[in-house]
Amino acid sequence: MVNNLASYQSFDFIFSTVVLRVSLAISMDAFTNLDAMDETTSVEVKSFFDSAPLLKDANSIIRKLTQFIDHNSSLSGIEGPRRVVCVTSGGTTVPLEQRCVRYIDNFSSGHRGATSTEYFLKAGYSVIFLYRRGTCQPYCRSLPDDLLLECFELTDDSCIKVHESHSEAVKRAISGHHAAVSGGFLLKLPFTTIFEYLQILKLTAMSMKILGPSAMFYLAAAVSDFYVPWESMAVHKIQSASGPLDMRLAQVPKMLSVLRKEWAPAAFCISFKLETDKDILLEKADKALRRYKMNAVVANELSTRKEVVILVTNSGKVSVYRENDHADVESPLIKLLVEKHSSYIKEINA
Ligand code: PAZ
Repeated sequence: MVNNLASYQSFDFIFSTVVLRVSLAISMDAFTNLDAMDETTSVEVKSFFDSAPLLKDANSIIRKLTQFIDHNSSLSGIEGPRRVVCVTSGGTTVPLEQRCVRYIDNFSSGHRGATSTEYFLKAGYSVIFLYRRGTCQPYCRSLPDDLLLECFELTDDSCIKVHESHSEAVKRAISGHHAAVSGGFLLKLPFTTIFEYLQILKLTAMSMKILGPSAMFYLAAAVSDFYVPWESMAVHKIQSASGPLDMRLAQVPKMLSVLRKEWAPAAFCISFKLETDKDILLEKADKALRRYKMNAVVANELSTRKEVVILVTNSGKVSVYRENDHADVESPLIKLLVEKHSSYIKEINA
């Protein structure tokens, strides 16, 4: 989806890879795209980070991460030190201009990441929630979109009170969120662009390295496959006067390999694979498992993603269903992953 891009014009980007008309739908699975030619080379990754725009608030993010990891690594949890999971959630944007007016986006609502965060916290994990600004938040799933207008009302003496019909949902949201944050078990880090996402993921992974096998990555974010490198990007709003716009997008380097090999090599890593064609879903999930040496890949189809997912591991494939129409598929999924993480920790420590 390209915002506000009503007409096209020539656009001379010289990139090394695929040429796309921006009007094409673009698949957003950079982390596990097995159609890509080769494994990420460290040169490609280095060049991605070297050329990315400076991350705003990097120092404050590093400080928050350090405090969070220090606090949690001093606590005990399920069968040993408290476990920490980095849950990524929502989709990355791909800016088309440095002073960005238009960008490429994707469908992800962040529901999977927000829901999973709640179940991980319930299971005794601490969570670094790396989420796309404006997407679904933990404990807020049952609240209406226009929260202020629907949940609150003015009393006769001009005070604000929660509308009776929403009071239970609001209480649950506030108490769940408050318990997680005040206990130091939930750290929320927002991103918007592909540049921000990958830079924050790298900082997060490197700060979680010291946790060894107690660390988990649950990579549910829908990450762009293609992007416009910063140095080749138009500075100002692209003009429409000269007709259709053709542009080349470079491929986002495959960061999963680097996460696994360098950033946090002992962590338990789960990536996600989304397809709309079920005939290729499992084959691609299998390839991702092997190529990136993931501990598990969660395969899901767009239309049924809230009902069923398939957990692909070296020991086989298991379909995980939600218990009923009102239940969350994340509940049995997280239960299964916590068990697998326990076995992994035992194996590593044996
Ligand atoms: O965010 P959401 O709840 O709307 O959707 C979740 C999802 C489909 C983005 C996630 O389950 C997933 O598959 N993420 C990876 C997508 C990919 O292959 O890039």
